[in-house]
This record gives sequence, structure tokens and C-alpha cells, in this order.
Amino acid sequence: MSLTRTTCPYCGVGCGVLAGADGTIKGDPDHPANFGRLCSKGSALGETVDLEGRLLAPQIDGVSADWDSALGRVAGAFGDAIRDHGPDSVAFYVSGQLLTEDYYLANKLMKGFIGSANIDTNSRLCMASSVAGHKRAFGTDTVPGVYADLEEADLIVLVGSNLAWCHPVLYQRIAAAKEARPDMRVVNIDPRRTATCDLADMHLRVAPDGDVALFNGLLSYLAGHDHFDARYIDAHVNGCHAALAQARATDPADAGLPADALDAFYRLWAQTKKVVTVYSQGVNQSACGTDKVNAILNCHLATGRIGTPGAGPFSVTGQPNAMGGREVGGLANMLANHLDIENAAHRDTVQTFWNSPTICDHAGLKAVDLFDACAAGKIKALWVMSTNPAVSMPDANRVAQAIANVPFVAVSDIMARTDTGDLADVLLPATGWGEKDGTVTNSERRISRQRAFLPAPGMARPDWRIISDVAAAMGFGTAFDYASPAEVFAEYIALDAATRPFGRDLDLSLFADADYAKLIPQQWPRDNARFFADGKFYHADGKARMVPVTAPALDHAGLTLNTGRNRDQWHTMTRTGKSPKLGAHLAEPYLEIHPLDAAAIGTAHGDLVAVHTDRGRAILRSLVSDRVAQGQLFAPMHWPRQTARGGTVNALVAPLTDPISGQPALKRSNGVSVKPYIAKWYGFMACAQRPDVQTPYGAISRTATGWQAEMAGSDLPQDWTETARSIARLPKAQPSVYEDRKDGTVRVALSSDGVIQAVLFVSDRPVTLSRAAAVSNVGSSMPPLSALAGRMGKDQPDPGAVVCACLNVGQTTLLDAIEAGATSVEALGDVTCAGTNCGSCKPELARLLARQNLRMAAE
Ligand SMILES: Nc1nc2c(c(=O)[nH]1)N[C@H]1C(S)=C(S)[C@@H](COP(=O)(O)OP(=O)(O)OC[C@H]3O[C@@H](n4cnc5c(=O)[nH]c(N)nc54)[C@H](O)[C@@H]3O)O[C@H]1N2
Ligand SMILES: Nc1nc2c(c(=O)[nH]1)N[C@H]1C(S)=C(S)[C@@H](COP(=O)(O)OP(=O)(O)OC[C@H]3O[C@@H](n4cnc5c(=O)[nH]c(N)nc54)[C@H](O)[C@@H]3O)O[C@H]1N2
Ligand code: SF4
Ligand SMILES: [Mo]
Repeated sequence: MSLTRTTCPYCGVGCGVLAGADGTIKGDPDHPANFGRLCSKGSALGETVDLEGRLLAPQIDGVSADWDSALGRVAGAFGDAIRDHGPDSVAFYVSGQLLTEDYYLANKLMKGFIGSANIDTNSRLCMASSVAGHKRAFGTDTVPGVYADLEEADLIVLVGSNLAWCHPVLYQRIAAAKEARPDMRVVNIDPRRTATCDLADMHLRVAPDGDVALFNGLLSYLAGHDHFDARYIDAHVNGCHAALAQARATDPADAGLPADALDAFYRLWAQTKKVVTVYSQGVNQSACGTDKVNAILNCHLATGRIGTPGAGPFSVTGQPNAMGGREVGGLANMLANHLDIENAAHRDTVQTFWNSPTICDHAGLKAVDLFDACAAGKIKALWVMSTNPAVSMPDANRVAQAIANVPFVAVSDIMARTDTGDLADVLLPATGWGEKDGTVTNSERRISRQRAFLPAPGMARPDWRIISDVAAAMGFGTAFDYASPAEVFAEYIALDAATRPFGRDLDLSLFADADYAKLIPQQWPRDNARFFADGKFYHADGKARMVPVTAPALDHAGLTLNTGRNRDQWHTMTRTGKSPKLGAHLAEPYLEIHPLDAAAIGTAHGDLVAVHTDRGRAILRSLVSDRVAQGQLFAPMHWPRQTARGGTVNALVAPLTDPISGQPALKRSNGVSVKPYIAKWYGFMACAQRPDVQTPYGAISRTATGWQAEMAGSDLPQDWTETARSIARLPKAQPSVYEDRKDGTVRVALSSDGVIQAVLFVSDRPVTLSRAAAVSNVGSSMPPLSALAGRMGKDQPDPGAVVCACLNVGQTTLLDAIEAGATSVEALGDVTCAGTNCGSCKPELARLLARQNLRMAAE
């Protein structure tokens, strides 16, 4: 079987993958991002490329249609709106998961042909503060470093980054470097104790949004202890005095950390020349996100620790092509190819190159404003591509209403049903990963090819072509006449050449004569190039700026809600949700809550809680843990309404934004109240087909034998057999019922032709039985009464909650192995195989070992 060399479609690490049509997925040993490694999500890609749930034909008003009708409808609606209300009455909302070719064309169509800059992207929720911070400091949006710096550094400071779960292959590269050089130090700055702490020598539990105070404190410490690089500052940096004065006016105690912890961190930073500061959403997604970025950059600029091997700030990108989107200018306040909308010479050159009838001359609406404009009736036609804003935007319920309020909505997606697609007038079927060709740029500016190894399913077309087809239907055919993504890429590189005289950081000349088919992963401007060691920046005077930043006044009263990611799910779960392996890690939306807060509220581990803010409400499983500090809550962002009724966390989050970048503050919601959610009944079902859950709380997920559902109901049904049949969609299945009135439990098994199709367990308290057992019994021909016992089949021990997703190793198996003498992560791997494939679960293995050893020592 020949394997195709392609790139993982998930995170910004940008790992090379060898993939085959038979489902083979391997890490590409020759790709410089991962050298053969993959994480759990990458390893499970083969489970996500089947056609279940795919959108295979265009749909108009919910009815399948041919392409010409769908394209005509989109072009007509956009054309009418532009004619009647002007170009700013239409908008595109796109995604860092589009390929560069798709992104380039969406931007070209909106900015050069429609003549508006109303194209914004989910990167607004992701990277906008880093972009704004880079531009303020450097004059351009430049990531100075390369991944090798993470291995060469003597100190890595992770700020607001759960690298172990979100950039697992980079985490593994750092872990390997630290093992080879034990003197290397890692500091993790996060209000939560995450899996990433396992690599850290020091965990600073900063107060939410205490980062500006922390880094302002570092800047004044560096100045006070003679660690500024006066030569570098004199030659290359402006604004040092003002930035330092502002830093000195800050009380570092506002970071919420004890003085000795601050001092230890400041000393370590000051004494280590090779420092890389890696930062991500704990920095960007904040009302002071841009200031946080500049507080970090100030420290690197003042010490000249930038652009040299093993030193520099490093904003890691989230999505596979967040960086490519920034390059093509896909944000509402950029033009194209790192050029500026406000600059008339830039606009003229781009318009001439595109030979376009018009060019936008002012910034468009940023994501939150864009959906506000939808709500206010100002947007008459909206096209959403490759993103699911009805779930991922703050104030998600109001965003869903805003989308519904737009007279015409088109959605391009690979899936037939998403929370956003359900609001569309026209659905456009896109080819997905494995079926499409193009390029992506990763966090270290490396451009890699995605290559198709599967045929396009049904009528699906690649996004670049859908955009070109709509453009043609709008009358712009000549400028959008491409036969392949290679032609689009060549035009993008040619635009780079045409705008070279403007002297930007972006330099794609390396790709000028590239053979697209054979393109190998390469960094711009050239491999291993770092920026700024030479002190050449992109402000008009050629210098960098240190920016004075003020630590925000923080109100620590009440509960605050922090949100983020799980190890094995990707965003709104349209793809990772298809994998039983990935679903097994954490199968329900949950709220992490400190034991003291849980006690005060009156909720126990495993209960349900109702969470309220002034925006909305969610019902979540409470996960009581001191991983979160007292007063702080954490909930994952992932669950859409389609798989978790009541579990969409963005329903709670207010659309507060950073004033400079427009990025929403998704990490800190105030005014949160949590109460126990008392249901009349709690249920768990394992079943063969997708269940139909209508209870106020209901979360469904895939399992190895079909599906499972966690439920909580407010009305007691008359008849449990009928309820089970209706949830399992099996009106005629043979029931077996066991009811225990004393302990308030009911169990129903449904079978057809002697095969167990579904088992329902109901209780007046949260159901505690082994999910793995119930799941494993579905599809078997065991006697129904045995299935109702809720235990594993004979000779099969219950493995417990899944820890290693790749090899399906559960917690009970691991604890048994520890008790039998395994004392290290490696030993656990030898005995159980856990952690020996992708390694993403190694931090959890280490934690289990530490916990169990403590317990055994205490006994
Ligand atoms: N498994 C998985 N991996 C992913 C993704 C996914 O969906 N799933 N998505 C990808 C994308 S698009 C992105 S953007 C990245 C995101 O990658 P990360 O940014 O690493 O992930 P998050 O979980 O969003 O947030 C990181 C951490 O910020 C912390 N934090 C919250 N508030 C503060 C604060 O005030 N200060 C500090 N210092 N820290 C704070 C949170 O507690 C959290 O642990 O992940 C990428 N990788
Ligand atoms: N509370 C909270 N909210 C957050 C965050 C947070 O940390 N906390 N993080 C934010 C961040 S950083 C991000 S990046 C966003 C991500 O949020 P979204 O972008 O909304 O999430 P995804 O689930 O990745 O949506 C991608 C969509 O594109 C579809 N798709 C997949 N492949 C293709 C393709 O090739 N073509 C087309 N046309 N469609 C395709 C998928 O089926 C899916 O519907 O969420 C943001 N929202
Ligand atoms: S770290 Fe995992 S999700 Fe990210 S690119 Fe690599 S394999 Fe894909
Ligand atoms: Mo992101």
C-alpha cells in the first residue's frame, strides 16, 4: 500500500503524516515538525475520515440540490444585498482551518471584488492579540523563533499554554530535550494545575489575568538587577523608559503569587540567557491580551533575548493554518500578504495585481462586532466557512440568534449537521482532510502540503473551488479561473514578489519556482531562519518598540469561569467526536470545581450542576478537583448542542473583548453562579444506534459498540420500557426490565434477534455503574439479565476509565500494574502498553503513579 505524505489537520504544530486509503496513519519520520511522532488525535485520524454524517450534496432550504442552483442562490443573495445595501452589508466568517489557497481566494473575493473588508475569522478568537502585540512591538506580525529553540533553551516559560494537551508533539520534544539535558528548566504559568505541570520545575498559579503584573514585575527586576542589554536597546529598541516606568508603577503582588515564588522565577529568568517564553490562549483570550503579549515581548527586547538559538518569545498557533491565514491577510483589519488596508500604496499595488474592480479602504467588522451587526439587521448575507460560531463564539446562544436573523446564510462544511449549519439557507459540501489538496503554515512558519489520498465523496468540492465558483456566478469568472490549488498558490507567491519592494518580513521567494506536487516542508524566509537577532525591525525607523502596559485592576470576588480544551477532542467535535477511542477519555461536558467551593455549593464529584451567568445557563457534570484554585471554575469549550443538550459552555461567556485586538476574553467570565442541578431521574444508556435524547441534560458520544448517553430528566416517565425504546430508536425491540424500588433503580435491556441493542440504567441519583461494562455488552448475545447486571462479560476484567486512548488502557488496569510493582511511566508501558504509541497520556500516567505511590506509602 503506498502512503501519501500529508499534514495533520488539527493543531498548529503541523505534524507530517503518512496516510493510506486503507486507514493507515503514521507519523512522517522525515517531517521536521514531528520526526515521526503523532499525538492521540493525529493517531486516530483514520477513525474520522469515514462518510458517516457527511454533507454530500448542496442543500437549499434543507433540500438536496445541484451545484448550479446552490451557487446561483448564493451569488444572487450576495449580489442583491450589495446592490441594495452596499458592499459592507455582506460578510464572510472563515477559519484557520481553511488551507492557504482557500483563504487567499476568500480574502481576494471579499476585499478586491466585493470591495469590503467584512471578512473575519475564528483566528480572531485565537491569535488576534498575538498579531496585535507583534505589530506593536515589531512593526509586523512576526514569530521570530523556530521549534529547535525549544530544544536549545535552558529555560522554557509556558504562559497560558496547556502544551501537553494542545500541542502534544511540541510537549514531547521538550520532554525529550529535558531528559537529555536535565539542567534545562521549565516554568508553567497557569491558574490551573494542568497536565503540562508534569514537565515543570515550577508551577506559578498566577491569578486569572495576573500576567501583566507578573511580567511588568519581571521587567523592573531585570532593570533593577542590571540585566538589560544596553547595547541592543540603544541600537534597536525604542520606548524602553516609558515601558519601564509603567512596569515600576505596577505592584507585582497583583499577579496573585507569594513573594518568594515571584523572586525565584525572576532570578531564574534573569540568570538564564537562553529563555524561550511560549504563550497561548491564557495570554491571547483576555480583555488585556495584547498588553499581556507586549509585557512578555518587553522582557525579551530589553535583554536582547530574541532571534538567537534558544531565546525568544514564541506564540504557538492553535489551528493548522492559523499562520497561513495571517499570511494571506484573512483578518478584517489586514489586506493581504502582511500588507495594510490603511496604506494607499499597498492597496493600489494589490488592486493592480488582482486587476480588481475595487479594493476595500477601511477595516471590516471583527468577529464579535460582525455577529452584533448580524443581530442588528445590518448584515444581509453571511457566508460561514469551516468554523462553527454558534458553538465557539462567546454568548453562543445570542450568536446563534444573530445568525438566524440574517436574511441569507450560506455555510460550507464537511458535515451535514452542525449547530451553525442548521441555521443556513444554503449548505455547500466541502471536501475534507484526506480529500483535498493545498498548503498550511505551522507555528514556526513552515509551509507543508496537505495531499489527498481519498476520492472526493458525493458532490463535495474543495473550498478553493467553491469560492471560485461563487465568484464566477457573481460575474468575476476571469479573476477566479483556476484549474487547481497549485495555480492559486502560484498567484499567492507572485503577489508576494510583486509587493516585495514594500520590505515586509514575509518573504516567500523560496517558493517562486516550487514544484507544488513535490513541495517539501519549508520555512519562510528560509529553513531555520530566525528574525530580529540582527536588530532589524519593521517600524518606519527600523527599531522595535517596548510598549508601556498597565496591569488591570482585578476583582477577585465571586466565582470566575475559565474555559479551554481536552486532550482528545478538537473544538466543536465534528470530527474527533466520531472516534470511540477519543470519546473515551472524557465523555461528557464537565465543570472543574475546587473541593471547598463544591462543599459550599453542596455538590459532590459526579453530580450535575446548573451554571448561570447573565448570558445564559449550562448543565455540567461536576468534577471536584484541586487542579483549579478556590474561586475558579474550568469548563471545556467542546460540546455543541447536538451532542450535549445544555452543555454548550459559550452560552455562559460574555462577549467582552480586548480593546486593541478585538479578541474575546474567553478565559475569564465573572458573575458565575453554580447550584446543584436536581433531576427527577438520572440515566445512562449504551446502545447500538445514535440515541434520541430529549432530556434537559443529555450528552451522547461514540463508543466501540455504538453510542452512549448520559441523561438527567425532570419528569418521571410512566413507562421505562417505552422511554428506553424511544431513546434507543427501537420501537419494537424486546425488553427485559429489572426494577429495584428500594434503591430507586430501574434497568432495561432491549434486544432484537437475541442480540443486546441497548441497556438503560436509571437511578434517582447519578448513575455510578461501570460505563465500560455496559458498553461492552451491547452487540453481544449474552442473556439480557446478565447485561442488566452492568458488569463486564465473563473473563473480562473492567479496565476502568480510559487513560491511554490509542491502546485503550483503563485506570483500573494501570492501578493494578502499579500495585504489582510498576514504578515508572516506562514500566507501566512495558506491562500495559499504555503511553507507548503517541505518548499523549504520559503526564496522566505519571500522575497516577505519584498518587498511587503516595497512597501506598500512607498505608
Ligand atoms: N486537544 C486539543 N488540542 C488543540 C485544540 C483542541 O481543540 N484540542 N485546539 C487548538 C487551538 S485552535 C488552539 S488556539 C490551541 C490552544 O492551546 P492552549 O492555549 O494551550 O489551550 P487552552 O486550554 O485553551 O488554554 C491554555 C491554558 O490557559 C490557562 N489560562 C486561563 N486563564 C489564564 C490567565 O489569566 N493566565 C495564564 N497564564 N493562563 C491562563 C488555562 O487554564 C489553560 O490551561 O490548542 C490547539 N490544540
Ligand atoms: N469558551 C471558549 N471558546 C472558544 C475557545 C476557548 O478556549 N474557550 N477557543 C477559541 C478558538 S482558539 C478557536 S480556534 C475556535 C474554534 O472554533 P470553531 O472553528 O468553531 O470549531 P471547529 O469545531 O474546529 O469548527 C470547524 C468546522 O469546520 C468543519 N470543517 C472541517 N474540515 C473542513 C473543510 O475542509 N472545509 C470546510 N468548509 N469545513 C470543514 C468542521 O466540520 C466544523 O464544523 O473556538 C474558540 N472558542
Ligand atoms: S501535535 Fe497532534 S494534533 Fe497537533 S499536528 Fe501533531 S499530531 Fe496533529
Ligand atoms: Mo484556536
